[in-house]
Amino acid sequence: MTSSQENEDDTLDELLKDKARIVELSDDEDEDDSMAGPPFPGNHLKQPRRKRKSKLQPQPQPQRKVLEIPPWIFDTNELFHNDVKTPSRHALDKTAAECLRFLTLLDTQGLPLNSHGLPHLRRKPHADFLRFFIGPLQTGFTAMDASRPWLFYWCIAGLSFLDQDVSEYKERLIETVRPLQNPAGGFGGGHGQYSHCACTYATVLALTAVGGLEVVDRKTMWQWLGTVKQDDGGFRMAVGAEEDIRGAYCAMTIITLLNLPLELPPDASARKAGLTSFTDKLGGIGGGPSNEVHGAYAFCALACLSILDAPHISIPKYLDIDALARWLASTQTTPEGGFAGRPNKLVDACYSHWVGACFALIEAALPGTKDGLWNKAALVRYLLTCGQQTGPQGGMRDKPSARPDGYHTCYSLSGLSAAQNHYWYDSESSTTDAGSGRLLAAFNWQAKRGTAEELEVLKVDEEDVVALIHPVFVLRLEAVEAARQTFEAGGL
Ligand code: FPP
Ligand code: K
Ligand code: ZN
Repeated sequence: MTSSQENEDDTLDELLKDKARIVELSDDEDEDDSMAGPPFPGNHLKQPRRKRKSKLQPQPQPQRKVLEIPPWIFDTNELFHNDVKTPSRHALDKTAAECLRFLTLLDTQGLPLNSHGLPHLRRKPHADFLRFFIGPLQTGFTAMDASRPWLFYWCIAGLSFLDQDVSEYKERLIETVRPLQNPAGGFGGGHGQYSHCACTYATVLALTAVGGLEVVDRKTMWQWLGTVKQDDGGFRMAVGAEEDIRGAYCAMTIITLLNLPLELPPDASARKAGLTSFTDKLGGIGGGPSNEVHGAYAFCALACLSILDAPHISIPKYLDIDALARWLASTQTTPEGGFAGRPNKLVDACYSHWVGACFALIEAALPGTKDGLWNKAALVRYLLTCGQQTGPQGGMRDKPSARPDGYHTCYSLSGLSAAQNHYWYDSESSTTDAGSGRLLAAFNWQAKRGTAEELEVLKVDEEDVVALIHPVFVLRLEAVEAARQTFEAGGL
């Protein structure tokens, strides 16, 4: 650690102690200028210096750098931030320290800055990063063999969120997933692997993103789903595997995007327990009885309910929205501004989607005004300052000390979209499931980009705004609409 870094860390420590102070620092560090962009008018922040110090060159005069203190940085929730020194407290402090230098713009990491002084969304490096992970991977990735469909989904969906054309992947994806489809229905993670709800969900989403759903055998898919539907109404992740809310959300997503009949196949074992439909006994969903509540499971529950019916009908029918909104809000962390999977745990960019999309879903379920349930500007700031990998590689990451990957890139972009755009449910739409025996409720979502005034508050430029993303299926809205039209005729 250099002495200038130590000084800065001391300053950040002081900053944490002294809440009201705006600190001016003398800046004498070297910075990587490889990504430095042109100075923007109106940007009060110093641009990264371009020359390394050298004994042969005259020493430049120290420049003044103004720390920018976002107003929520000291908004700690006293219930969770106490002085008891536990390992979790230590981990929280360590994470705050690694993020503060970026959040306060003390260190802009040499990134090109937008007109508000925040780093731009690095569209091209992130897209290059995602493209790289669709190609041949190094041997270290063999551990991901059972998750190949997830890699396809994260990368292709992520590219589409960045407005990249993904049609070039259509034929490649179809030929790659064809052997993963089992004769008895569904998709495994790799060749010869059993069908699994998560792999099938990821495969169906990736195929939807490229418009390649024709490769799916809908009839065997329907029969296979009948083998994972349980007597108590839930779904197992695979035959003989665990039953939890992920299974229900994955299964209902597959059924809806493929427009499968809701009627259980004749040989489904749940029929012996008196069930006749895939939706029977589904509702009142928790992560699973006696499991700790978690942001990712909350998303699965809310999204699943939003498939069963319009969110303003199905969500209040089964859940206490006030309690849920309060719990979700308590997962937004300070000083970072991102979300944790559960209160008092570490911020992680993937929860920008799992929790951020929960807000999009409950906002649609609440009547009247719903602004201010969560701090969108804080999430955007976390993602742009702490979530972006610097250097030519690109990609987005859990937190600054983590490496970027496809999962965090895809879900960071989705979270960014939840903060930047508006999503609402169109209850007047003519796409209803009345009498059709099919699930069409989730096809009535509408979205629009945030207004110029809203982008101003979020401190983003137009070019930093991510595509409109379906809050239930986590795909571009138009890809979901194309899937609906593909199987509109019904049948099997
Ligand atoms: C806790 O891990 C994480 C979980 C209990 C569930 C994670 C599930 C998902 C991210 C997605 C599930 C959704 C589908 C559609 C399959 P941890 O203790 O390492 O993390 P934490 O400290 O952040 O809670
Ligand atoms: K985690
Ligand atoms: Zn994560």
